[in-house]
Amino acid sequence: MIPSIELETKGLPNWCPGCGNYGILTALKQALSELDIPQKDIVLTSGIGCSSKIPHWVRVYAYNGLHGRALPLAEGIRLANNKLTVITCGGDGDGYAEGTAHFIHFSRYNMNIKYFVHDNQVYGLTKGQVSPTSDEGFVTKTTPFGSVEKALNPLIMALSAGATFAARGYAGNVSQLKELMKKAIMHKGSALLDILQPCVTFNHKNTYEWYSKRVYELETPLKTRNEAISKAAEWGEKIPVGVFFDSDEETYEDKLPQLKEKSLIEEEPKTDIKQLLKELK
Ligand SMILES: Cc1ncc(C[n+]2csc(CCOP(=O)(O)OP(=O)(O)O)c2C)c(N)n1
Ligand code: SF4
Ligand SMILES: [Mg+2]
Repeated sequence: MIPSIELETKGLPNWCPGCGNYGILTALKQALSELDIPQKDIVLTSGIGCSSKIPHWVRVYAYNGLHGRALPLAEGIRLANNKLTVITCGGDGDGYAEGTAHFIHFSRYNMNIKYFVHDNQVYGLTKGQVSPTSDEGFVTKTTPFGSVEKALNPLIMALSAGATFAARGYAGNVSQLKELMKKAIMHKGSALLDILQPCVTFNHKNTYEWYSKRVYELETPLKTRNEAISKAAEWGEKIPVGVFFDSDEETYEDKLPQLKEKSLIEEEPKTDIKQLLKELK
C-alpha cells in the first residue's frame, strides 16, 4: 500500500467547490494507494479541460498534453516502455469530440491503457458549451433553445470498436468508483471507465440529485459484448453503473515480438543518432 500522503502534490486543486472532479481525484488516489504499484512506474496523461488538470494533483509521472491528444501520448509511452502503468484522464469534450478518432482506435487496439473520462456532459473549462454527451434538449450558451443533437453513448462506441473492458462510474460514489478504477487498472488491455461527473457550475441538469435518483449498480459484467451494448443503451429514469464488459484477450503489445523480451527503452540503440542530427543541420 502506498501511504496516501506520498501521492499528494504541493498544490491544491482549483476546481469549483462541489465539482465532481474532487470525488474522482479522491477515488484515483485511493485506488493507486491500494494497488501498490510503485509510483515511479505510473504515468498519467491528459489533454485540456478542468478534468485534464487532475495529474497536477497526484504525485506520479505525468504528461499534460494538447486538447484531444491524451491517448496518443499514452500509446507512445506504452510502446516505448510497456512496463509502465499508463492511465489517461480527461473530459468528454477532450475524448469524445476533439479526440474521437483516437478514442475509437484506442478501443480497437487493446493496448494496455486505462482511460478515465470525467463525463460532465459539458465543456467546463471553456465555460459551458454543449458537448457530445450532452442530453438532447440541453440548454447552454451555444444551444439557447436546447441541443438538437442526439447524445453519443461512449460505452456503446467503445464496445462496438472492440474494447475489452467498458465500465461506468459515478463521481458521487467514491468507494464504488475506486473499486471500478482498480478493476480497470488490473485489466490486461484497453479499459474505458466513463465517469458521470456533476459540473456544479455549468450543468444544472445532470446534478448530484438527478444522478442519485437514477444510478443503480450492475452486479456483474454482462456475458457477451452484445448484451453489454444493450445494457449500456439504458439511459433515462434508470442509469446502470459498474463493469459492463470484461474480456481477457491478447493485447496489442503481446502481439509485437519486439516487445516480448524487453521494452524498447531497454534496447541498445542500433543507430548513433548524433550522425543523423549532424546531417539534418
Ligand atoms: C485544439 C484545441 N481546441 C479547442 C480548445 C479549447 N478547449 C479547451 S478545453 C475545451 C473543452 C473542455 O471540455 P471537456 O474536455 O469536457 O473538459 P471539462 O472542462 O468539462 O472537464 C476546449 C474546447 C483547445 N484548448 N485546443
Ligand atoms: S466548471 Fe464544472 S467541471 Fe470545471 S471545475 Fe467548475 S464545476 Fe468542475
Ligand atoms: Mg466536460
